[in-house]
Parts: sequence; structure tokens; C-alpha cells
Amino acid sequence: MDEGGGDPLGLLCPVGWPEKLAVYRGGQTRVEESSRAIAGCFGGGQKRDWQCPHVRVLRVRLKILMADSEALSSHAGDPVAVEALLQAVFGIVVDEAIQKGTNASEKVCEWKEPEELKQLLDLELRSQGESQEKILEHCRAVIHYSVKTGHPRFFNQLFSGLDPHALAGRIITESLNTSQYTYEIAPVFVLMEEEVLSKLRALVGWSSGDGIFCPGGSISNMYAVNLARYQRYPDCKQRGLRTLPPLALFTSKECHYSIQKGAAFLGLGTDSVRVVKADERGRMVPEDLERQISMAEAEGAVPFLVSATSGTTVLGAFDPLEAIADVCQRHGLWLHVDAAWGGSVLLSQTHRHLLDGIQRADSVAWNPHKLLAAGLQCSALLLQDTSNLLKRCHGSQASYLFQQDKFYDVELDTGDKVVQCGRRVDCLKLWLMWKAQGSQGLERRIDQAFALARYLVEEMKKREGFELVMEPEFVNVCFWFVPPSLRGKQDSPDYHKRLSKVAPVLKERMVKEGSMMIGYQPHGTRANFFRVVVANPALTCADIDFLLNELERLGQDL
Ligand code: ABU
Repeated sequence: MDEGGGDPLGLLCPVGWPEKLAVYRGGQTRVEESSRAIAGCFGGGQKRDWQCPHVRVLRVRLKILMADSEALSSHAGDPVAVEALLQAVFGIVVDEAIQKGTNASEKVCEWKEPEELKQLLDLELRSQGESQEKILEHCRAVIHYSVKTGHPRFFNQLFSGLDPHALAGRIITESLNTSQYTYEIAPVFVLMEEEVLSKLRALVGWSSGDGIFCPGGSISNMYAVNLARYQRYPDCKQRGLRTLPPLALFTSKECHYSIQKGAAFLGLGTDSVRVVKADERGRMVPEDLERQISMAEAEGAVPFLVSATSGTTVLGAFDPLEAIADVCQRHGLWLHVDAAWGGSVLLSQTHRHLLDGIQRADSVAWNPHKLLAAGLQCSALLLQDTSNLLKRCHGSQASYLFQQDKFYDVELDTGDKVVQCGRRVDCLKLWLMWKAQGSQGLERRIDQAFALARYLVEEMKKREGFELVMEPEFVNVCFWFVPPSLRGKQDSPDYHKRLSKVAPVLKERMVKEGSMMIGYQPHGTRANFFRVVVANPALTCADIDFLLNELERLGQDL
């Protein structure tokens, strides 16, 4: 009888646990209570083939699975130890991520090559747990080697800054760890989400409507496309793509790439996206939209949606919404406004004219995690619809979540409006920040961002070597840093090629020094240029001066 042969199903357990005999056969292991039963496994009866290669007898020590009288979570039954752990972690977070992470005299990032970083982080997950001291070291290392996006020298993305009230909201959200789908388990957040969405809708100009917080602007945009299609062809929910004619949607060449991704994801295909011309500032040209619609119809496609953008990703352009809404109205098309970046401008009495006409949209995507610094993620999809379109389009009536005979108003179970099941709570961080700042405080932040972007532009004009791509309309400031060796050489044949290499070199230098982070990109036929995003509410003129001085310092030998 072969009692060796390993432990194919991981049943061997530490010495001291009860020992049993088990038979491994046909890929399965079964514990047998008697030797008669074991023998039966080898053919039973007269002739037993103990050498059979497919059957083995194992001597196993079984962990008897029964409920433990103590909880298994770490520090079980020791609230003092739990508190000590969390106090220690929170102390590290406050010191390293919040204080140092937002202190201009600290580095914005601590660059390491990936192989070295893997070692420094000790990423391996082992069978034995580690001591609290080690765990705290890991927490410190995670923060130390992460990019500090709340730092005043982080100009890299369309989000930056660390609002303490929003952070408090995120901490409470994480601590409560609930899902937004039913009133039963998220009573506070169901009511709060509706309050926040209704406030955002009011800023768009709607006194009623619907909406939902989504996991990011891309998903908000995809929802809009799906809703527009469903509204026109409700059958497609059940019968799928075969019920549809070839469809066409329209957006400008400056739109966010999620429109193309969404077309692919929703089965429309990227060919269904008709790209409308943008003017020299990156704004959709309504006359070309009209032309594209006629062309699509002439080719046998059915236009159904226009996605305009308020705040394009690179240039920060605002499409002319009134003119686009007129085109949509003439052709009966759903108007979606991707205001993921620019939506927060609606809070500013001074600048909200950039979005004039947004009230005529059918849907709006707006990410308060960007310009309002609410924290990732906070992305609202807002709808003018009051006919329960979201729920009709996405609902599936799971009987174990959305029981219709609950003891409260089941309309509060908003989870069936979305394609997800579990959904993060994204409203509290915005709500708490809004409570603390008031709409006026948020408005001041928007106005300050515009003012600092203007300060940056005017300071650039005073210095040699800074060339604006264009006068900004928003808080994206796009420019070339022309290093000393290229100044006055605009007419040389390789100027464009050489200029393109400047931003990547400077980017590498700034990141490796940890002094600041600015994004760059090529754009159409334009050579690589920097895009500074002025979004962090903590920024001052001193940070802008630093940015300019630092670019001059980093690029003086180029
Ligand atoms: N959703 C576009 C964001 C990309 C950026 O931060 O530049």
C-alpha cells in the first residue's frame, strides 16, 4: 500500500491533527473511515491491484473544519491592539502622505527603477504573517515611494490636491465599507447621493432628472451612449445588436478616448464614431457636425448621439454647446456633454458661460474628483430624463437584492440603475467637502485656478524660452520650453524634431530629482509640448514661479 505520493489536494496538515486514511483516485481525494472501504477502492472483492497507478492511499492529518470560537481577523478580541495598529497607521498617513506629501519642500515623487522598487517594497506574499513592526514599515514604504498627487508641484494630471474634508469622507467611506445599491445597507448614502446629484443637476440648469455616480468619466460617457441607444431602440436590451441598423455617433477629434472605447465596448464598433473637425483652439465645428450627419445618413447609417466636450483633455477647450444643441434638436439626436474636466466651472459665476447651452443636453458627465479635488473617484452621470430610463435600460430585478415587498419605499434601492452590482460610495467625500466649503468656497477655488493659470501665462511671456501653444481658455496651460540651443533656430529643418525631444528629457530629469511633475504629449502635427494643469486648490504664485524657474534650471544645458 503506497502511502506516499504527495498531497495532491493539500490535505496534509501539521503533526498533532487527527490522522486518517484517504484514497486519491480520479483526481479526487476521499477520506475513508474503514480499511474495508479502502480496499473497495482498489476494485473490491477477490483481487486487489495495490499497484494500480491511478489510485493511491494517503495518510493524511485532517484539520477538522468546525466553527472557531474566536474571530479570525487579526488582533481578534483585542480592541486595544486594533486601536494601536490603526493609530500607528494613521500617524504614518498624517506625517508621510498628508504633511510631507503636500509640503513644497519635500519631493513630489521618489523615482526608482521597477526592479529596485520591487526589492525595496518586499512585495512577496508569504504563508506566514508578519509582525506589526514590519507591517508599519510596509505602510511607510508604500507612501514613501508613491507619487504625492496632493503636492503643489504635481501638475501632471487633471486632478491634484488634497482636500482634508474630502479625505475625511473617504476615510469614513472606507471604514463603513458598504455598497451603494440598497437603502437597506446604505440608507445614509442613498439619500446623500440623491442630494448631491440634484445639486449638480441644478448647476447644469435642471430642476429635475436622474443620475448616478459612476466609476470614472469613461464609464459615465459609456452609460450615456448606451442610454441614447436604448431610448431609441428599447428592443436592443433583450434582442441585442441584431435588431439595430448601422448607427452613427458624433464627437470631435479632441474628444476623450473613452468615446471610441465605448463604441467598441457596446458593440457599435469604432467605425460608428464619426469624427467632427475641431477649430484651431480645439472646439468642435458645428458646421462640420451638420456635414458629418448628412454624410452618415447618405451612407445608410442612423445618427443617434452627439458627444460634445466641455474641457478637452489636452487643450482644455469648450465645445460651443448652444450651436451643437441646435444641430441635435434639428436632427432629433441625443446630446451628451462630456464635462468630466470642465463641469466644475459651472460653480463659477465668472466662468460658467464657457458651458452655456449645457442645460439643453440629455446627459452630462462631470468628475468632481478633477477640478474640485474631491478625490478619486467621484464621477457623476447626470440625466435630464424623468422617465426612469436608467433603470429601464439597465435593470435586471435581482430578487435577492431588490425585493419588491420590502418594508420601505423600494424606489430607494437605486442599485438596479447601473450595470454593476456592488458600487462604491462616492458621494460622501464631495458632500462633506461641499458642507465645509459651501458653494461659495468651491467657487473661489475655481476662480483661483483660472487666475493662477493666467498668472502662469503672463509670467511665461516675460521669460525667454517659453512659447505658448495657444492662449488658454481654461486651466490647461500648453507650451513649449525652447532650450538655449534651439532659440532663434525655428527655421532650421530639424527644429521640430529637436524640439520634440526636449519635453521627454526634462520630464525624466524632474521625475528623477522629484522636484515636480508635468505631463507632455505630441498633438496632431505639433511637437511634444508640456501641459501644466492648474488644479490644486493649495497652489500659490510661488509654486508657479518655482515651476518656471525649475524648467529653466533643468533645461539650461539643452
Ligand atoms: N480622463 C482624462 C485624464 C487624463 C489626464 O489626467 O490627463
